[in-house]
Amino acid sequence: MPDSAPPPKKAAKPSHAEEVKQSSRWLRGTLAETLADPTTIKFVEDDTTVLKHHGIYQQYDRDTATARKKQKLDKEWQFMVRLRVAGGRMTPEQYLALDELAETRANATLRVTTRQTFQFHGVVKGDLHPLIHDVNRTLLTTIAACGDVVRNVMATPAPVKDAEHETLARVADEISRYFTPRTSAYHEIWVDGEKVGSGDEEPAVEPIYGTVYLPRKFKIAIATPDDNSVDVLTNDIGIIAHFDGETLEGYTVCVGGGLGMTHNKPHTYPRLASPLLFVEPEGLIQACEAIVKLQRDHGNRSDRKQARLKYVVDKQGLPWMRETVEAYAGRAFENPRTLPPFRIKDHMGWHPQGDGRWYLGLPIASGRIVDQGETRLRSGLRQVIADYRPAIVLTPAQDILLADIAEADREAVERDLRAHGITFAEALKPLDQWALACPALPTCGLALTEAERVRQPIVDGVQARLAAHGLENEIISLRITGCPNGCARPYAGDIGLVGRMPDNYALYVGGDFEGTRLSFQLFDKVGQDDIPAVLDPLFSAFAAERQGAEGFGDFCTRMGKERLAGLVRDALPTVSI
Ligand code: SRM
Ligand code: SF4
Repeated sequence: MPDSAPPPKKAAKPSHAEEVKQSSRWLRGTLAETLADPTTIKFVEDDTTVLKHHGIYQQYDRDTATARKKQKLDKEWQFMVRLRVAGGRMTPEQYLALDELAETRANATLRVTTRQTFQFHGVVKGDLHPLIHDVNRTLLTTIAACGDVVRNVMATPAPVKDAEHETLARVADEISRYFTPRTSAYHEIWVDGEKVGSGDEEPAVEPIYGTVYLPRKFKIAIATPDDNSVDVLTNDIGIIAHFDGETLEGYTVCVGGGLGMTHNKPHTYPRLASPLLFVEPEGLIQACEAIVKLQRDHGNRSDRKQARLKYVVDKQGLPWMRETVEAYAGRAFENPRTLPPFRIKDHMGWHPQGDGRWYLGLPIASGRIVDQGETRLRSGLRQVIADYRPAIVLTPAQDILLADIAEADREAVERDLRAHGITFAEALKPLDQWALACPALPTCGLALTEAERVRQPIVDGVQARLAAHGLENEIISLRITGCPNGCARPYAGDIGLVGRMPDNYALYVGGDFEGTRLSFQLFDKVGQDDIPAVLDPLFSAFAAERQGAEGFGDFCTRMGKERLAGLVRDALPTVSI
């Protein structure tokens, strides 16, 4: 834990969110009453905490808010609805149903998230019930997609038909199901409207979570060292599977990853998960349950900015974590295995699945599936998915994989997608293909700057500077977020741009492409228009001084902050940074 961490507060009064959860009668609040009330278009403040556990965020259109305020009009209240889709897997029928709902109940877009699920945006209150009801009819759900619970469980996306990939997908699904809240409130409110219980039942309703659920969101991902597409170490629990050929030997379980921080609050910080234990395949859920229960009982419930598992790990230390996890599990575990170097596989384009069929990875800028001008991405995907029925996998890089495609259909699939103006990865430079951006404005209430809407101009500007140094084909991850919460994992890639104040970003460099090292802040405020120019001297030095196949992030770490900052200041004496 950094030295700057403040001493623990004395009077640890539970935060208001804790009181709301406690009195919510197992996540009921007054949601049903507000849904039935035609005179209001939004929920009361306390219910917005409850709503998150149902996969819903109350938002407003930030583009129109100021003008409406001047006219003394209320904000345009709307909702974001997020699904829980373990490992990002769904059937073509489920996809088509979601596509239809995006049209009829949301803003005609589907958005692939950085945790392999879909979000609907722009849902008005009157459409919430029909939308979520129909999501459930497809056998998908939104429960616990947000809120203080175990969220969507991620897994390496490739739908390859071998023991390794099938195990990862299956285990992600098992973990997701195991940690789904048991309250009947969700079903009662969104699915059949029938009261299953009074809501006053004993704590046995939630044997893992108890009456107040977890102190904070809790994230789990599973990967192999061969493919860390999920950025496994940024999760509260990062599970690394060890295979010997086709045989699963067990898992190294890492704890305490998380990226959220607040500018100028050094006691909040990003952290990568630390290896804690090794467990045989059958013991994985037991180990995860012990860690979740530890966080339930030891996580900070008075200060939500200090409430993630990473702060427990730093406060108590790994030996205490191991001992306490073993006490919760009632058994000992082995020491974690030494982790081999991580790699990240490129899932874009055509890949054999190992069963005679193929999967096709399509890049989706910021994960936004939308028809825009000549590029009719949503229509093209809908047509191809309806005609060829591929299985769907959403990736942690906000992209989509169309799986189970027969050899004979490959040409036609490609032709139909191209007929809709859809871009294939081969047409993109690596920077564009790998760039991530969070939604930010106009939907995210926490955004300080744009992200998704400025992704392309930023990528194009940076790309031009790379090309000027002969680096246009360099594999570099660029991640843009509208605030320091880190939703597009900006501290885990080569270059992170983190919203600081309107039109200004903190610049992070020095993480690695494989997700094993955090980046450091090079500059606190860089104007959006200055980003390419500020990166230019770094690219120039990288082209001239890189060692062997060193990646850009590795190079930046070797150079160090002072040297890099000096290069930029010398090159741009008049630019304010
Ligand atoms: Fe996130 C809050 C979007 C992945 C850290 N995140 C939000 C909210 C809900 C804003 C809010 O609280 O009002 C954003 C909704 C914006 C919108 O309009 O849709 C939001 N987060 C997203 C998504 C959609 C970004 C994307 O580009 O896809 C991702 C949805 C993931 C999912 O499907 O579950 C998303 N968020 C992440 C990640 C990356 C990850 O998990 O791999 C992180 C960093 C890892 C971590 O959790 O530390 C992340 N989001 C946060 C935080 C900071 C948490 C913290 O510990 O401080 C917040 C704010 C909060 O929780 O208070 C946040
Ligand atoms: Fe919103 Fe910040 Fe997350 Fe972007 S990083 S979606 S601005 S909370």
